[in-house]
This record gives sequence, C-alpha cells and structure tokens, in this order.
Amino acid sequence: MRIRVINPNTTASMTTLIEASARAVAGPGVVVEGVTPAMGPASIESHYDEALSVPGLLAAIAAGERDGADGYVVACFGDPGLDAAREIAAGPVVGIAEAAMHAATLLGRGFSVVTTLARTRGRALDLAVRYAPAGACRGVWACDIPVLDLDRDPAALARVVAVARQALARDGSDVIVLGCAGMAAFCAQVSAELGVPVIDGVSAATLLVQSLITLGLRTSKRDEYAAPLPKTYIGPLTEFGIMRSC
Ligand code: 2AL
Repeated sequence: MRIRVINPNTTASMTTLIEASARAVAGPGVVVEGVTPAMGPASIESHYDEALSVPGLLAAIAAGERDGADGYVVACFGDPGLDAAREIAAGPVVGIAEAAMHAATLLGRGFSVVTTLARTRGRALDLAVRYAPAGACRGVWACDIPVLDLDRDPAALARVVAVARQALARDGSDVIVLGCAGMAAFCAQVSAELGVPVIDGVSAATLLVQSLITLGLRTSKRDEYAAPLPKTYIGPLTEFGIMRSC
C-alpha cells in the first residue's frame, strides 16, 4: 500500500517532518511518500496562500495517480483543495483538519484547536462547522507563531503548551487539536504536559487513509466527486485542463 502525504506548501524541510510523523504511525508494509509540490507558497497562513497552494497540490495528486498511489493525505490544516483532489483521485483523500476534528469528536465532548497566526482562526472555525457536530469545537486559539518558525523557534513548544492549557481552561474542552502540520512533532509532549488527548492531524489522517484502503474503500465517483468535465484551461493553467486522471 502506498500513501502519498502531500504538504501543500513548498517548504521541503517541513515535508520531511510531516513524512516522519506519518511514517511513525503507518502500519507494516505501508509505504509513506512525502511530497512537496513544484509550485505554491512557502507556507500557508492566509486565504491567498491557501488558494494558490491548490494548483500545486492538484498536480501532485495527478502525479500520484499516474504513479499508482493508493491514497493521499492533504497535510495542511486548512485542508486546501480537498474536494477538488477527490475529483481526480481514485483512492481516498483525507485532510488533516478533517481527520483530527473527527477523531476529537470520538475522544471527548468538546475540543479546542491551537493554530498558528490569529488570521487562520476563521478557516479552522469554518472547517469545524463542516466536520464536527454543533458545539463540539469549543474554541480556536492562536499561538501567534508563523508556520515556518514552529521548528526553528526554541520557545514554540512551550508556547503551544501554554495556549493549549489556556484553551482547555477557558473553553471547558477535554481534547486538543493541533492546528498546523508543523506542530506534528509536538503532539506527545503537549499531551504529556496537559494530560488530555492531543491530536496531530498528520498521524490521524495517515491512519484513516490506511484504514480506508485496507477496507477496500475508494472515493465515490457516482456524483459530486466524479472526474471534472473536460474543458479548456488557458494561460499558466493550460496543463490543468488535461491532467484529469480518473
Ligand atoms: C498550516 C499548515 O498546516 N501548513 C501550513 O503551511 N499552514 N496551518 C496553519 N494553521 O497555519
């Protein structure tokens, strides 16, 4: 079984960390391949970044289809391009916010998300409406650390722990969701400090994709997630008119 874990931002060192988190949980015989897209923003922390990460992500999914990948993780907490990715993938595609929030609802009554910059809170709140029953997401808190500083700021882990502790107290929640793929390596330490389940979406999504593939389940092509209709794309997007693969 081959699972492609796509980091929708173009920072290869972050892909390496994401791949390590996915490999650490994947079962025996599962090949985890981290992918950095060939185009897009260095990090994703605005709606603009997120929109412009999608072409590179979709090109990576199309390449995965050509290479015979069995399933995909979209490893950015905004779940950019997730529905479009499903339209061109045969196997399952799972976003890390999707996996983490669903897992959180199985482990407690209410969860809080700790994200990077305050401006990313809105996207996380929108996704919580989609993925969690009303009231299950009790708050989204920003640690005010930019994505690419998470692994180079020595104070980042302590800051995430402090914000998560405050979130638990203020929200009355009992589960923490880490709101960035760049926080994956913090998961065990944050959980040990706080004594509650802490969910890294990279690990959760990897195991969810693995489970779906093991169950023989693939993306439904009956209706909404069928291949997009053939049409012409022009300009820098010309190749996207012909990249549909299923
Ligand atoms: C993210 C993420 O997971 N990757 C990225 O570039 N930005 N999320 C976030 N909340 O900033």
